[in-house]
Amino acid sequence: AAFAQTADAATPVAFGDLVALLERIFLRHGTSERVAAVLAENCASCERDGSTSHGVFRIPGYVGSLKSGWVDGRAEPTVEEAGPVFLRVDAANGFAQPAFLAARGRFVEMVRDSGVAVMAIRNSHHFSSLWPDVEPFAREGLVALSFVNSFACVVPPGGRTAVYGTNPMAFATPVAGGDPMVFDQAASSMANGDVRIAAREGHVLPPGSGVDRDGRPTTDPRAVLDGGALLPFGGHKGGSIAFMIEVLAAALTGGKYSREVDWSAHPGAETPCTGQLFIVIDPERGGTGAFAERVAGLIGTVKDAGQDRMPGERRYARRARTLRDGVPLAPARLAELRALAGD
Ligand code: NDP
Ligand code: PYC
Repeated sequence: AAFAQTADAATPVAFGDLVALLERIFLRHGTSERVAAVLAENCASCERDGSTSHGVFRIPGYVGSLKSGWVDGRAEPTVEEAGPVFLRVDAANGFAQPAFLAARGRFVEMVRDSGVAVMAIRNSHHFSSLWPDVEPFAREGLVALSFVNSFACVVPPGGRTAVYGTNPMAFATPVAGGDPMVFDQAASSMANGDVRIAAREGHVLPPGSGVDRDGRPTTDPRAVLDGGALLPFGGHKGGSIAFMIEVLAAALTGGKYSREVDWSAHPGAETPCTGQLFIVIDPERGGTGAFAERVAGLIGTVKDAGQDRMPGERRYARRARTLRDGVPLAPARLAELRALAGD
């Protein structure tokens, strides 16, 4: 997250207290107990790990979606076996993570039985980081990939009309003797959440991040948000990744394309209703008997070659710190959360 809130002048909140506070907010705004527990843990974990663009900053957006009737906080997902290694999940206009968790047990059985499995979730609202979805697989010895599309706010390279969402992808692999290596990144130059934080805090964006409403390059976050759009990362290469994620997370799952998300009848809604795809592999099926050791060796080689840190390491360091010292929250933000919880 490019524009993390500053830790000074912040109140440290114990992780468990933050989860409990967020759970009260979700319950108060109409979710079931199960959904509240899942979303509270997920959102608090993002804040704990410094994934600030999807931490408590997002709570008003969750509440807006619930209050406007755009998302069903009590949805009951249905899980269907489309083949020996293919699960189809209909989130029924509910949040993605509870739908994913409803199918996860059977999904891991399929991966263990067959070496690989696919989970295709549709009609699902994903408003968070993806690493909480994939990191636990790697801790169980599995390799995991996930893709989500969102709402149209990214132009194709050279284009003027937003077609793609910021479309994140995440990858997690076990590493012998250490934490999993996890990367989790948008297919756009930056996450929409970081643009909104930049606008709020008066920062300019790095050159090449986005265009204004006339398709001209801009570094003004307000111009990007007000009729403009983000660009894919890395020109046409990121554009192709964004395209692929629309195909995997929407066309294949039966979810909406980012361009089809229409919440205009639900003022205040912020959670895109689209789809999510998982591909999970048991690396032991590769037959080397030393998969995680080989990955650890590759990381050593990469670091020897000069990369100072691997993706995920910043989060793990921050997680250790905030679990010990508390999760720092600006006093105004904490007051806002307490008010939403009715405390
Ligand atoms: P970032 O650019 O902040 O980070 C992307 C990845 O690169 C992370 O795994 C990060 O690891 C790693 N990384 C960052 N800097 C370095 C470095 N110097 N060296 C090595 N690795 C590095 O992510 P984005 O802004 O693209 O996305 C932010 C979040 O927004 C993601 O969690 C994503 O899932 C979420 N998102 C969600 C969407 C949705 O629809 N639900 C849409 C778009 C984004 P580390 O975390 O350890 O820093
Ligand atoms: O930050 O780009 C983003 C985003 C879109 C949907 C959820 N997060």
